[in-house]
Amino acid sequence: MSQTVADHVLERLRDWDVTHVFGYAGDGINGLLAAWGRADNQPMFVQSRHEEMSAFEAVGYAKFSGKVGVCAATSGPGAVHLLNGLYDAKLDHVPVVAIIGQTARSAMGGSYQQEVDLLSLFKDVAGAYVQMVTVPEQLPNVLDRAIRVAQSERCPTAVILPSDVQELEYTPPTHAFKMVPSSIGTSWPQVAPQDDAVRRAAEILNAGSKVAILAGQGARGAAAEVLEVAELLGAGIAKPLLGKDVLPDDLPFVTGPIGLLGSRPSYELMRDCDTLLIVGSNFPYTQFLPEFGQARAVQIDIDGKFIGMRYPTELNIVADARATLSALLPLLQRKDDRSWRESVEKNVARWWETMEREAMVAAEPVNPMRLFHELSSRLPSDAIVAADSGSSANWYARQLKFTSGVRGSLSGTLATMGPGVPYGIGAKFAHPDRPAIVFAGDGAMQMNGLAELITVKRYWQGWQDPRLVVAVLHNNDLNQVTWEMRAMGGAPKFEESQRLPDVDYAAFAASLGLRAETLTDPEELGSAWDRALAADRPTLLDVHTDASVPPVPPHATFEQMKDAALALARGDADRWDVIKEGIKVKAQEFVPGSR
Ligand SMILES: Cc1ncc(C[n+]2csc(CCOP(=O)(O)OP(=O)(O)O)c2C)c(N)n1
Repeated sequence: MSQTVADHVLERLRDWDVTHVFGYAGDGINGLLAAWGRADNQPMFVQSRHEEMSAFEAVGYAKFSGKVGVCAATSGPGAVHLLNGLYDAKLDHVPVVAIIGQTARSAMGGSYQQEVDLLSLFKDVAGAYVQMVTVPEQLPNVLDRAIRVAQSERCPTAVILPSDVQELEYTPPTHAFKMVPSSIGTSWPQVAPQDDAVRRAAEILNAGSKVAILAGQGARGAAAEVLEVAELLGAGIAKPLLGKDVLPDDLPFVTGPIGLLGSRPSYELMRDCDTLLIVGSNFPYTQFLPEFGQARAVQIDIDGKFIGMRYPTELNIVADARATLSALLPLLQRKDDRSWRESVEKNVARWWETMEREAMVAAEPVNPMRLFHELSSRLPSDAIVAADSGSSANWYARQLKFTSGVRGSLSGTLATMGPGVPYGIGAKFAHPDRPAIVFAGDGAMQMNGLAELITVKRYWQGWQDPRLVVAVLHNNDLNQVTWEMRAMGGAPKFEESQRLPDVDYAAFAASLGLRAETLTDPEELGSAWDRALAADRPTLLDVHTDASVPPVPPHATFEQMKDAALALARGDADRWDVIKEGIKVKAQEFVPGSR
């Protein structure tokens, strides 16, 4: 039986073991949609409310499954909507393939309806590979390359399919001039380091007495080796945001997050170390790394494009993290003087005590930190956690204590609002047997999270484990930016841009048949988590949090504190609440006996 190009696209995706495509319909992909109907919905078409959500869902799926994420959209407006999600993939180095419709070939260049120059539009975000299929024989190569490039470069790629091409009869490339065959089976390399580079790395690390390790998402496959290295060298390990789930937070020498959303022990680790080993991280905030000249540094990264540019490193090794660390381990000498390690551990223990005290500070009505703190002790070991951009990213980074097995992510580099709920959905399709938990601000919920709850309504009954908990930080404020303005710009809250309309998030979720609770009593948070994690369906927790609790890190600089104080003095409507909460929270660092 003859097959259309669209039929073959779906068959080829199945051959690549693509099981889900996150998409939204439109006549630019009608040929594909009809093929889906003929293909018994294999791979499964997951319908979102907005193409940006489809792209975020593909990113979340890819982040949590380790597989390539695939999204699909129609020409023109659908294609434009995908962009932000694809940029999220690009900046966080996630393999995502976008399949996009285009106007028919006969109309191209005719300013036809919904005609957008897609090759130009996607040239930046999918610059590693963006191609339009204009004849059937081109298809397998273009689609296969889009997938292979996405996988090998860890980036988004795009395949543009004119609507009439989708309906053509598929004919494979032939054994002839100007034909490009294609194949699927790929065994990826494990890139081994040069022996000499490993020897030099060992010399540098052995010579140091205060070693710090920065382990990012690129260390995911090398967690055991990172721990062994840290054990031998008596090192502390800090984790940038995307590496939060690479190593558990309950290890006494893991100092947790680093940077503006970081922890004090990470700050101290970098401030005081004499040697730095960076593994699989492109953490950009140089000012949170040691002073230049203070530490001898080695960096290991699989991608030569992203090495040697965050710190004046003495040695840059482009290779697989696991292979490099495995080769390094036999050359490392165990440091007998453990005093550095002991001081790191003391700082870490003190930090967690401070976090607990800060979470317990009374607020009006709920201290957002407590919401995260109460989850830490209840977090199932197979949970997948997503946080949106906003103040929840702070509390996700600092308050949540991940144990071994927990996965988590957020929009680490684009830091876009909106991926929380769709990442959670992507997680549920990647692992329908695991619970997923999303933290999102009310701004993010109003931007898109509320609408995407409708997608949850549509699909949750198909999930083997129906638990998806969306915790909304309901503070009627675009709080993260309010605080950035206060702390960075010294500007008081500008009500017109920062205040949000009050919405009953729980009522909306309940109207969709989801479990929903409104929480205004901090004492109820623990049992609310228990109920949500025991529920037989997705839950929305509408948590009325206090916008006056500062997401300022404990090592906030004097300048930031001064700017915030000035901003308040300049007539910030929330000033008294802010001052009250700020002092209470900051005071937790100085509680007698805490040092
Ligand atoms: C698409 C997008 N628009 C704007 C921003 C700037 N921004 C970052 S955080 C934030 C506020 C988020 O507010 P909300 O979701 O209510 O969370 P909160 O900080 O109040 O907890 C804004 C506007 C962004 N990061 N992404």
